Amino acid sequence: PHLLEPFSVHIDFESGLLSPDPVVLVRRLSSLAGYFLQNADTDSEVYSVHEIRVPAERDHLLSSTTIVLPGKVGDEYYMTKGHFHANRDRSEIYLTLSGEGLLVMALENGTTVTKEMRPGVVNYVPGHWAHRSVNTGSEPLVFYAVYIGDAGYDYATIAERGFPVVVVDRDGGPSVVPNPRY
Ligand code: PAN
Ligand code: ZN
Repeated sequence: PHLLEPFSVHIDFESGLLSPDPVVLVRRLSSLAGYFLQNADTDSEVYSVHEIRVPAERDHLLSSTTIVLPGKVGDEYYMTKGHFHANRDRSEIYLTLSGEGLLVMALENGTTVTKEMRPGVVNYVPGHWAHRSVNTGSEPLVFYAVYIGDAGYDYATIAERGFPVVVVDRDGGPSVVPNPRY
C-alpha cells in the first residue's frame, strides 16, 4: 500500500478535461475493430479517457472522465468498448457531466439493464455487471467514473460476443435492439 499526499484535481464539466496532468487514452475506430456491427471506413476518434493518477490498488479509488464523441458507425451510435471488471465483484459510480447517452449493463447470463445518462445523473454499476456507455446525442457525452483501485478490466468477453443489445438510430432517435451477433 502507498501512503499518498492529499491532492486536488479540477474537472471542466463541459469538456471533461482535467488539470493538472491526467493520463489520457484515446480510442479511435481502428482500435474498436469488431465492436460495431458494420465496418468503419475512417479512423476517427471515438472516445478518450482521462485518468487521475493513483496506484491501481484495493485501498485507493481510481477515477477518470470519459469523453464519448457524437457519431455513428452505420446506424450504431459511438460507444465505449465496455468491460467486466477483472475482479468481477468490484463496483463503480458514473456521474454524467454533459451530453446524453445510455449506459448498457449486462450480467454474464445475458440479463441486461439500460439506464439514461444525462447531466447530474449518478449511475451505480454494481459488481458483476459489464458496462458500456453510448452517446445518443449530438454533443460529446462526458462522465466522471469512480471505481475501486484493483477493479481491473476484462475486455475479452465483450470483444468476443458483444453485449446482448445494441443501440441504434431508428428514425432519428435511439432504439435498444437485440444484438444479432450475441
Ligand atoms: C470507465 C471506462 C471508460 C472507457 O472508466 O474504462 O469509460 O470505457 P472502456 O474501458 O470500456 O473502454 C470504467 O468503467 N472504468 O472501470
Ligand atoms: Zn468499469
